[in-house]
Amino acid sequence: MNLSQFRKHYEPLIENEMSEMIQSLAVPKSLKEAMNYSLQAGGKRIRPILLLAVLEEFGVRHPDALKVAAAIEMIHTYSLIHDDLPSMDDDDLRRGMPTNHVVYGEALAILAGDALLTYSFGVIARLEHVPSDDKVRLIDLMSVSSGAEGMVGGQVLDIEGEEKKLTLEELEKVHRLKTGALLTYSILAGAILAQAADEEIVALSRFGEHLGLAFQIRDDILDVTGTSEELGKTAGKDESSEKSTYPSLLTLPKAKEKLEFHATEALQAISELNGELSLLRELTELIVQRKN
Ligand code: GRG
Repeated sequence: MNLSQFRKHYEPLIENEMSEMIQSLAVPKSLKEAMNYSLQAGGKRIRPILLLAVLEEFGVRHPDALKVAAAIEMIHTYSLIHDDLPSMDDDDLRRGMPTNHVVYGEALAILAGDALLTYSFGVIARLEHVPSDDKVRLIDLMSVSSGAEGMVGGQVLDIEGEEKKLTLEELEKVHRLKTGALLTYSILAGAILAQAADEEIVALSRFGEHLGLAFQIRDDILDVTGTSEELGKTAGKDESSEKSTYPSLLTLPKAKEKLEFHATEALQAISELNGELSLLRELTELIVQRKN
């Protein structure tokens, strides 16, 4: 299966898994609706696909894979709901659709994000086909990657960095935490489910770090070169010219070189792993080339 067939096969399964999980909750109808709205509002599903691709590369069909994939997408979705809030980016559109707080109001949007975040940890805790010590490892890493030492910490640095010009090192730190940590977690969660050896985990971790930076540099480049407005992204927004980004700190051509550098390093990191790795290679290419 190539990446395009792989995504076509798995995307509906991921969406169905999330939908069933939310439906099974005995919670207020409004909360359920708000949680489901953002989960089912499109998105590339890059993080769950990364996890499933790692398992595929290891030749493992894991009965709990879709649950872990769904839990990660829930954390990602919570971060987008909160990122769009008036107190953060104050965005009315995401993926071409009204943002969660525009549809459900600010209080419910905050609570839907909180509910998605907390629920995702319960999903991992209740996995039926993962040994307890691996579940603890998955939960611990998920907490580090999404919390103060990961995505939340990165978001704080990002907000604080809006007021000043960052050095390249500082910008890289923001991105490693804000974007890279959860992407890397998606890869490592796949490796843990596949019972990967320590040296394979180290290689995949390096792969994830470089992939995360490549992902973010591509995002910065798209903000300058413009993406389709109907996707509701921030291309062309006034603040993108003031904010420290790879193109603003390095120039656009040098940012493109940096993107290529991290993509090459990502592939180099996994070059010693067994197997064809064609899905992970194609995913790297997709991240470098993506248009949204
Ligand atoms: C609020 C704790 C908290 C964190 C927010 C992820 C994030 C941190 C903010 C999103 C803002 C943003 C544009 C970040 C840059 C890169 C990024 C993570 C983009 C969104 O991820 P995609 O492209 O989104 O995977 P889709 O829509 O495909 O799901």
